Amino acid sequence: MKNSFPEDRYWMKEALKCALLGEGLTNPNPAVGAVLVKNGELIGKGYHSRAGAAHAEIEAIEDAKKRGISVCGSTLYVTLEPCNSWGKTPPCTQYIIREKIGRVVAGSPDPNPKNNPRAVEVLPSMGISFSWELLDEALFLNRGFYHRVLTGKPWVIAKIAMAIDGSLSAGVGDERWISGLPARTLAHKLRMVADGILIGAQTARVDNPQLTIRLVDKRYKVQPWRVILSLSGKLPRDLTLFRDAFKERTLVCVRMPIEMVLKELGSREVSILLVEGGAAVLHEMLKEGCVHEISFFLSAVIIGKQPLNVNPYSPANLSFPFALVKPSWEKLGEDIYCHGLLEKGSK
Ligand code: AOF
Ligand code: ZN
Repeated sequence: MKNSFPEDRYWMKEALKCALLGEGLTNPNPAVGAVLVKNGELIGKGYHSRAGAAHAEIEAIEDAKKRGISVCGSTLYVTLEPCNSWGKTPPCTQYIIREKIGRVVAGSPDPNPKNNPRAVEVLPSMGISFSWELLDEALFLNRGFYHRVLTGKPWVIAKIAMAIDGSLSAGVGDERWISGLPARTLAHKLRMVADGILIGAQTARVDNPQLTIRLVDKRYKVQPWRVILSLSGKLPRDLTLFRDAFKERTLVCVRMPIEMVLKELGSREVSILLVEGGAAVLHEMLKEGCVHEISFFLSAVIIGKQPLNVNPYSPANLSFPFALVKPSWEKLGEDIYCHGLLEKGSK
């Protein structure tokens, strides 16, 4: 029996759009979206909104039923392989079988070892055709989840804000930053997908940042862990990070190797860690090869305060050069934004 069709890409893209509604809100679970299609028409859609809530495919099936449409014989597009285990919710495979869904198209495999056997085996054995579509897009959507589950450590995104004189400026998300609103809003969106934000002691002392999510919609968002790396452990007690409403979400790591910091954060279910500087921390993380993705903001300003010997771009400071894979460049208001994944050296 033929189990893949030309329209599958289109509908999986729609399912990915649904999944994005939950991006940053579902940790430690992945973000998942689903659409249900019958006779070429969308009859239901849904997404996983937070850990503990219904899975995306159940939302989509229930959505169709609410519209009074029979789901029997329909095709389910879901961005993650359906679960076949009991977690906070029952196995989706049982539901799919009971509701007589005709065909299932999934984005990426579910690495959860509790799924035994997996949906990819169970569904065909019950006569439900199963195929994969847009694997790379689905893997990218949950890169933090996959990385943490497979390595025990978070996926690391470095956010770098630079002036045209090469000075690095920490705190691109904060009000004192000199970049325009479009860049600051994007910087806050990055925080929205982060489960932890890491800075160095010097940035904590000089900037006294809040490292919270403010400029974007934050329904259900658990505020990220705020992590300070320090050599001396000496930090002023009156820092905002130690006094605000989320003070129990602040961690200070004293003289800890980066690898140990990452393992600790992985054990606290941090899937995406955002590194927000300053220059010394960025340099250290890049040198250790533990950065996976870079979001770079360039502003047409001259700051002139950062000594160049801690500039992470100085080749003399790196054991080997790094390159971004197919970086994208775009103009954001008066600023320039570059984004990409690191080609090598990422653990
Ligand atoms: C799906 N659809 O929308 C999600 C899935 O504790 P539970 O019951 O929510 O199960 C969590 C696990 O279920 C999670 O680790 C992942 O393997 C899977 N997530 N599966 O079919 C969804 N969020
Ligand atoms: Zn499920």
